[in-house]
Amino acid sequence: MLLGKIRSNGLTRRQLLQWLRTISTGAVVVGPLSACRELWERQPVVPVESWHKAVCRFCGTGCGIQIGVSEGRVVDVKGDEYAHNKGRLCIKGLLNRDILYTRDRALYPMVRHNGELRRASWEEAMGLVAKKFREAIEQFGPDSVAFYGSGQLFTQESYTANKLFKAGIGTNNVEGNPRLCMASAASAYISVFGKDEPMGCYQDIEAADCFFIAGSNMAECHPVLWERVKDRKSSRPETRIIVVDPRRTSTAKGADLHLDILPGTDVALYNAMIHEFIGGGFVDQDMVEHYLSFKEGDSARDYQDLKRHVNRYAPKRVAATCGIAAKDISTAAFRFASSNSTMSFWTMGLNQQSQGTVANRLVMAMHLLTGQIGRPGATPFSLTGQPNAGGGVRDTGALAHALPNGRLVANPRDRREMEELWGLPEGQISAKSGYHTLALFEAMERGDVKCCLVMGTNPAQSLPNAERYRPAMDKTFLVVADAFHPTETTQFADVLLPAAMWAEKEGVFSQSERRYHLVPKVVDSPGEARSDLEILLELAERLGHEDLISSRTPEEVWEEWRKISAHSKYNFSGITYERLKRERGVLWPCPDKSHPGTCRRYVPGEDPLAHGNARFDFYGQPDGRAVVWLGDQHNPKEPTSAEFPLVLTTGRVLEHWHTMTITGKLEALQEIRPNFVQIHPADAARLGIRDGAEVIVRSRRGQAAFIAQVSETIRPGVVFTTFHSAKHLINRVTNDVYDPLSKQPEYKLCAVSIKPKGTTNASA
Ligand SMILES: Nc1nc2c(c(=O)[nH]1)N[C@H]1C(S)=C(S)[C@@H](COP(=O)(O)OP(=O)(O)OC[C@H]3O[C@@H](n4cnc5c(=O)[nH]c(N)nc54)[C@H](O)[C@@H]3O)O[C@H]1N2
Ligand SMILES: Nc1nc2c(c(=O)[nH]1)N[C@H]1C(S)=C(S)[C@@H](COP(=O)(O)OP(=O)(O)OC[C@H]3O[C@@H](n4cnc5c(=O)[nH]c(N)nc54)[C@H](O)[C@@H]3O)O[C@H]1N2
Ligand code: SF4
Ligand SMILES: [Mo]
Repeated sequence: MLLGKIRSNGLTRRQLLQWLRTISTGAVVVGPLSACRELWERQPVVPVESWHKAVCRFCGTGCGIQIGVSEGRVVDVKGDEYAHNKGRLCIKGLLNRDILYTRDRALYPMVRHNGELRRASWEEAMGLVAKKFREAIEQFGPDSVAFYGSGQLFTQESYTANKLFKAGIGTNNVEGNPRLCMASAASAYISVFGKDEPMGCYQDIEAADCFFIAGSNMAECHPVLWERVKDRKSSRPETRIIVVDPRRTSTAKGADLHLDILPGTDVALYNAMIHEFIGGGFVDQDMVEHYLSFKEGDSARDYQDLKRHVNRYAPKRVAATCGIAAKDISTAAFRFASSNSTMSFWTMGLNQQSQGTVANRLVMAMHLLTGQIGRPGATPFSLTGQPNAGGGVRDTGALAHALPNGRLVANPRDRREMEELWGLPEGQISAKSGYHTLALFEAMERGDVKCCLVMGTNPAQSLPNAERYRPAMDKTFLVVADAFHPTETTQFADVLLPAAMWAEKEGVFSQSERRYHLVPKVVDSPGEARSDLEILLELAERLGHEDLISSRTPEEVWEEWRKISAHSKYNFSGITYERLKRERGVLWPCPDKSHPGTCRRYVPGEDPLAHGNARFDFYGQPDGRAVVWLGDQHNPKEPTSAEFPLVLTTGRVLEHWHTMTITGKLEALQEIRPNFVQIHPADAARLGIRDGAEVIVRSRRGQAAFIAQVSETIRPGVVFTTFHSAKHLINRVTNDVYDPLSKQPEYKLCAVSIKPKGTTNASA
């Protein structure tokens, strides 16, 4: 497939071979590239002096890698055979070798004078940042400043930022891109189990007989895990793979059953599957009696209410809503419930909907009701997108409504506990939740937030309806810490702080299965770039919080954080820094130094925090019962119309990472240009659009130009593109409505028109 893509983008096989020749020996490449695996058997270009155990920079699979260093440079990488990925890496994993040495690294601090960013000293830049923050806090109060961070920062960095702003400055305005990414999964896990994060582990893959993959294109976005799913299928061909996705993705092509639903109709589908579980006698009555409670909105419900509720969702009734056949819904339900063990994976297709939390809760409910949970291979597993959205942001509580280890700002007892752990006077942590991401940018728009530190994220490209929020960034005193310049966001920076990248600084990531693991510093950063932790420590000092923010090295911060976790249901106090250096990561809970880590949470005998000897102890909930939430399918927030007759959905491709500040500069990927919009041949014919033609995609908010890719991989009525390219900025078009429960934006559906470039609006 990569070869296919490369050909269609004009890169010849010879060129590909030439590039592959520069990649080292022993690499085991997975994903669509595996077709040319033998091509990777090459000699390294430079002999390696030392190898260092680390973790891939990119996705939430969190593959272990070995970094080869020579003369102070990263010269090679290979998969770590002893890590969970057993030596495998995808193409992005291998490209970790090259990411530090591309053009446009931010090398020096810069300060804006008369509209232009000019080189400055750290002293001048940080002096100005501290002055502006201090002035805003004094004049307008602590809520006039904010931090906007990232699931790509290290845990130590997110933890320190969170503590500085919430405990030091006294504002809960701490947000980050995980709101755009994992918020719906987090809010569902918390409302169902009382605590965030998946309960299973990757080893469940080798024990599962049925995979239910919804709104996740694992083959491109978590390729090494997808390879494990495929291995399970090859070693046990009866294994079933069900994929729910409006597109026939590389993942869907590997499925036994593909439900190509209309975007935004997952809630109807899962209700229909529950209807079939009940009708088919697949409900585990022991679960219902002993381990579950039922809720709808603020009200308690029971199993009989659930039965009545799903009566309205018989497959025949929802088939038209979802745009699929009723019998496929029944087949999916039968396979899900009747297998020995079913493992679900989901990602943005579910999270990035205005009903994201409801859809997430229903997938969890499907597992709880059928008892497909807490056994090897049976688990509802939300895949984390970024390398550290879990451990960095969700676990440290670096979001506006949250506090560390699943505590909430709104809960007075949680605030008091954190005040005690952080040695603060009572009342120091504000009782007011901060602004969630879109509310934060709205507050900047109104002028209520005067200063914002943006670290490790590129909101001018990644926010929905991005054009709207650009003037807001312009108006705010914006401090941007980024490893690259220019980016869409550094254009709006008043101060640019050059950041050291992965492998130029040390820190801890945590991936989808709750595994904390260490990335060492193996080389120096270029120019005057500093680590994000150093930047935060200096800001703390200049704002007078050096006594509070007293842990000064990645190791000290980790040791502080690990001890804090001991007082929570996330207990990983047994994961010492020494263990992180020695082991290939450890899965929490891990309450003491000799504990090996936990594969399955909430299961007495496996999870050290689960008590008793019953099947489960859902200890996150006061009554020990997980909650099944009744939820209804709503109409789309932005229905299609005569003017905007198509549904736009957006996502990713294998080779590129987000806003392409990193991957867009890699020589190897120059020809992979995500400038296309996929459209079904029937829609294309009706609209007079030829394959390869330039087209304009337009919504009520804005428009962007693409090259049409006429293809049956997308269902009729839906068009797809990525948000990778700043030149083809689809976030001018996407909708900034969000899930009222999780506040996660709805990137996965809005109404658009698509027309050949040059035609007037009225003509098509
Ligand atoms: N190559 C690569 N890998 C990545 C990343 C990257 O940028 N590039 N980013 C990482 C990050 S941060 C994230 S969050 C993950 C995202 O990983 P994924 O969620 O797997 O990726 P997406 O392409 O955003 O969306 C997944 C699928 O959702 C489908 N979809 C759209 N609407 C709906 C719907 O209404 N219902 C259902 N069921 N499906 C729908 C889309 O067609 C798409 O195939 O990837 C991570 N891995
Ligand atoms: N239309 C549409 N939009 C989306 C999505 C979608 O599916 N569709 N997905 C959403 C999701 S799930 C996500 S996660 C977001 C991602 O959106 P962003 O977070 O905005 O995207 P990135 O390109 O990862 O931005 C990371 C920035 O950090 C910089 N950087 C890299 N390493 C470091 C470092 O160590 N320190 C610092 N300080 N900077 C560093 C990079 O140069 C880059 O500018 O996009 C969201 N936007
Ligand atoms: S699957 Fe994810 S973590 Fe593994 S090598 Fe690829 S990008 Fe890196
Ligand atoms: Mo994400």
